[in-house]
Amino acid sequence: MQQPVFSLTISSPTNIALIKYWGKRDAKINLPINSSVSVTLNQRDLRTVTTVSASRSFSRDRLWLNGEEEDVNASRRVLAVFREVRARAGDLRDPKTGQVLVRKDEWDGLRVWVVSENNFPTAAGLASSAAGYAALTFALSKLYGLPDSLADELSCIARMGSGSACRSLAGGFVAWDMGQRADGVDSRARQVADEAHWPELQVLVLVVSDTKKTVSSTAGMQTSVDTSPLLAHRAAAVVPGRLAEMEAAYQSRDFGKVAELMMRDSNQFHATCLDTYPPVFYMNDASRAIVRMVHALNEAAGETVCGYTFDAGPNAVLLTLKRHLPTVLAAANTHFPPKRPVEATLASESLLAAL
Ligand code: 2P0
Repeated sequence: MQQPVFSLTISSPTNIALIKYWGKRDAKINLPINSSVSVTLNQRDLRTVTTVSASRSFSRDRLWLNGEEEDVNASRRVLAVFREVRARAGDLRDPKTGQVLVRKDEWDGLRVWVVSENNFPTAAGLASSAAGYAALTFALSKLYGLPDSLADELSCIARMGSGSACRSLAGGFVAWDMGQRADGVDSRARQVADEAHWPELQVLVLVVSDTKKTVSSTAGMQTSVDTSPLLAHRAAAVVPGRLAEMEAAYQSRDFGKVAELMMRDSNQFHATCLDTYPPVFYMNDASRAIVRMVHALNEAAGETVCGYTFDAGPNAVLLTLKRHLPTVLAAANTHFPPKRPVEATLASESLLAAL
């Protein structure tokens, strides 16, 4: 007999850290050594689109990422997300009629196929794992009929997939509190300000390279934890004060302060990569040229019109205000003419708000 296939598709945005997460105190469930904050980008610009399908005719769970099949059982992170969502499964209902399609106690007989696509370079330092695991967590939670009240738990499940993914479940300006507990239930993201808080803010992504990075974030940060005294100092003595300053500056829309703090934090994060032994290099000559361009631009303007940040890759994310956009775009297009910057705005909605 032909078995029905139950499918749903969601898309998830990426986020860019302004104060960075780098280093874990528990690598199994991604508990960080410091809290971090980020802005969530609008899904129109950079996103992961994920379709999950369940059927009795599927004999095993399967997953395709950008058209290539991945071995679900080889990924501890994917298995963790599946396990945690399944442990909370409810009834799957038809969204229109409310009719129960799969009862809570019937899920054991169904396996799931996941098809996920990024519309931006994967693993090139543009937080693809953040969007990817936020999408997987959210899509599975909808498929398995998780109740709305589990938003905090979803944040923890996304974190188990990839630390930064917990920050992609909310829009606007988001903090991931490191938490204190060993079981991680207090290590989750919260929205500090929604996307309507600062409509003047504008993001520009300069794609320097779309090749996959040679050292993954997971591996790089573990080596940093093991070998970099600067990282330990940063987590204990620098980040806490910086987070408080950043949150206050963002709340009061103090662009000069936000930009300075984000540039300093990006620079310190890459300094810890250099302090790692053997060192890890994510920025390249083009990235450094962008840093110099931004500082020259700010100096010429007599005020801070632009800030930069670089994640675990050479690509630059610039923050500016809409009124300065023509100046910043003109500079970027003059100095980096081959590739047009991607203009991005802040997320217009929270995934969690849609639950
Ligand atoms: C961040 N990054 O805060 C920092 C800045 C990269 C540099 O979060 O091992 O992919 O999956 O928890 O989340 C990249 O780390 O690492 C990251 P896992 P993840 O956005």
